[in-house]
Amino acid sequence: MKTLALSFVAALAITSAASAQHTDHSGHAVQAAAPPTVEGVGVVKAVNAKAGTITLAHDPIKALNWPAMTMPFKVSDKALVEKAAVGSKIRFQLSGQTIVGVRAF
Ligand SMILES: [Cu+2]
Repeated sequence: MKTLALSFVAALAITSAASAQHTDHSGHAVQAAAPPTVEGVGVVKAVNAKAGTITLAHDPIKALNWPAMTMPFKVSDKALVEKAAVGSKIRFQLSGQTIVGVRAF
């Protein structure tokens, strides 16, 4: 029984390592009680003004139980892309998985 439990923990560890880089958070648990917007902090890795996306190396977001990772986010307003300079650290507001606000860290 103890061996089984340890294998389970090991499997979980492998799973989180494998998902450290991904394209969205669809695999994460739904946070039914989460507030409408949540703030995160991250470094801008890339922006795509045409697609309206910002790729961030974001810190863990405790409110959503997200680990740190690098991933692209859609923005609610393409003007937000202008506020995200590649290489800069920003605070960002998320509604679901969409960035609805950006400000300097
Ligand atoms: Cu992420």
